[in-house]
Amino acid sequence: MESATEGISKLGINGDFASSVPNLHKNLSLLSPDQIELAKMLVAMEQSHLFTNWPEPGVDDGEKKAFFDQVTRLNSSYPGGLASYIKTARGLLSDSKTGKNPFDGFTPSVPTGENLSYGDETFMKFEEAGVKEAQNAAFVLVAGGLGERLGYNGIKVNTLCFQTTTGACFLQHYIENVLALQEASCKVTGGQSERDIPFAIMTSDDTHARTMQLLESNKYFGMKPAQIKLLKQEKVACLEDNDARLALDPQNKFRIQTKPHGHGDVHALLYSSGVLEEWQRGGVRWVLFFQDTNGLLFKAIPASLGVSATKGYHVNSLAVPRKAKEAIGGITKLTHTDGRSMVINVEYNQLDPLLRATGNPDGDVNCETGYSPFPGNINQLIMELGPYFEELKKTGGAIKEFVNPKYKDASKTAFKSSTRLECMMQDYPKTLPPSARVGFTVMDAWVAYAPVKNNPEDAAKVPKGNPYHSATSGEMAVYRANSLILRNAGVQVEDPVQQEFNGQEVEVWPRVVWKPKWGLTFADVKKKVAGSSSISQKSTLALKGRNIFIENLSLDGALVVESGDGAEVKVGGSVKNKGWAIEKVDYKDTSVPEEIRIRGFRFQKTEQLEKQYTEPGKFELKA
Ligand code: UGB
Repeated sequence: MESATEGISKLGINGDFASSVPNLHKNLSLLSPDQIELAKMLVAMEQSHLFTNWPEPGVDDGEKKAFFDQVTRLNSSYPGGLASYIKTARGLLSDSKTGKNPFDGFTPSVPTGENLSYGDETFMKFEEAGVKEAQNAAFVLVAGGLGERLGYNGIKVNTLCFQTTTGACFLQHYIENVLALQEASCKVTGGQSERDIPFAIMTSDDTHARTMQLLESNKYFGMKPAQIKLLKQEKVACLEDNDARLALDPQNKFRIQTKPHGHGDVHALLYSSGVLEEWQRGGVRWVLFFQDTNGLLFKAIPASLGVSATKGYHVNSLAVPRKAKEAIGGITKLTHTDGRSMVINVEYNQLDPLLRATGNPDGDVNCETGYSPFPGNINQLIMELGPYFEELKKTGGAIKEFVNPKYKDASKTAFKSSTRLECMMQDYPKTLPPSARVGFTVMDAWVAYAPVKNNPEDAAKVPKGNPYHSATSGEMAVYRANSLILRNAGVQVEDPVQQEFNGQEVEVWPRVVWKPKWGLTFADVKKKVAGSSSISQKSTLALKGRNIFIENLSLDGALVVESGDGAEVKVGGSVKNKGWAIEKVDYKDTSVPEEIRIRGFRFQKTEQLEKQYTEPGKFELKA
């Protein structure tokens, strides 16, 4: 039998190694050959400090092995391995220290894209094209972030309701929308059997177990379990100084400290897991990426997919008009002095300095429209799978990273706390050749974007006129969008009133909600509304079924209609009752559940008309 020392010598470990990392050298016999290779790589990459405090063999051996298990994971989950991570980090840290501008040589200008106006002929044409294409789509939800800005204790996508009138969490809402799209696409293309639209969710250690548990305990909200794939992103190693020395966990000298790498991981994960390949074999043509808390998003998806399909975009980013300094990136055309140009997201903290540095002394300001001339990126991306997969075969899914160290002082020699490399999913086009067809689609924010990102305190401090991006505004935006869509379809919906909740002034529209299968597209809504109907501002209307038709309804109160798929219900007449009043709640009142108090309101359900039609058949609800 070969002794550990002979094994080590075969692996090319020499006397220099022994003298430069004596504590590691003494412990080598604990490691497998693969781990010894990793140890050599760490030493070669000037990471010997990691072993300075390793005790003699026999002490904490389990922890030493666990250290290398962690190194193995960090190495395999990063395209190119840890050595590549350290090398990239050195370059980026050096650029950051010297103050090198990542946009050096580039001049920003306002790009042109497809501007859609909800409900007009062009919009409806794109919606129809999008629904047709949906059977060739796959969806990817990035949900690995904890949403620290919201300060919420649960996982946003899992436990947070997108509205509290019927109270479905974001994940349920998203899944029901995908299922509705799947069914509609099959119907419109005359397909015999529905093609299951694949749905991938990127999780992290922070969100994985709870996401899995939520899906399992709710029967995947009606999706087939095989349709859903969870891909867990790993964190990346922290860096303690400008030389990219890896930081040890302050609580455990046998662990490298790690932090999230950002939503850009999604590309490498889709590629390395084999999911993209499987999708391509299964005939998927479009991959749609989206974020965790935008209750409006699916109102914009069919039309934007239609734009991708009609225009043949390899990459299509969905955007909304953006208020200057709003915390969403700006879609910008960057033209280099050497002639290259690209249309890309410039992150909100970089747009203002870039503009100032390139001859715009006022920086990021609104223009005569009252908005920034740069459309706001809402991080909903649609990729054509063929070119996307080809590109990932070259890059492995690696996305251009950045580093954002917080320095102790102006000498930039030390950090306040460890840093790490980060990446963003919308930076994917940065590596594309100029021939790639990269476009974007702008839609009104009222129909496409109302994320829940800011806690009540921060939201209340948002400059007047800028969106709050809070739980309050996110829910109110759902009612506003549905009310406006009904108005567009011919229903007389009373004007909203202004009210303040948690220090934020919002428009309060009638609380109108519906299941995705009731009104997936504007054409669907139009088909379900006829005659002359009206809804007063104090009203609540919840439509929980597919074939509910509103005809000559006058609603002044609360009406909840639920129907099974085989039932067809005509709803009309005059419904008048005390309804559901809105009661203010203070976010500091801990006697109220967090889910409610972060919104600043709850419903007092005094009186409502509630009807259920579970049996198949034709019914009439005439009050
Ligand atoms: N996320 C992950 O899945 N993993 C991670 O490591 C981190 C996040 P944030 P951010 O639309 O409002 C983005 O934190 O990054 C998921 C765009 O960069 O909510 O501040 C996370 O779960 C910006 O250009 O957003 O800003 C969540 O679903 C702008 O478009 C998603 O990534 C902005 O979103 C976004 O994470 C916006």
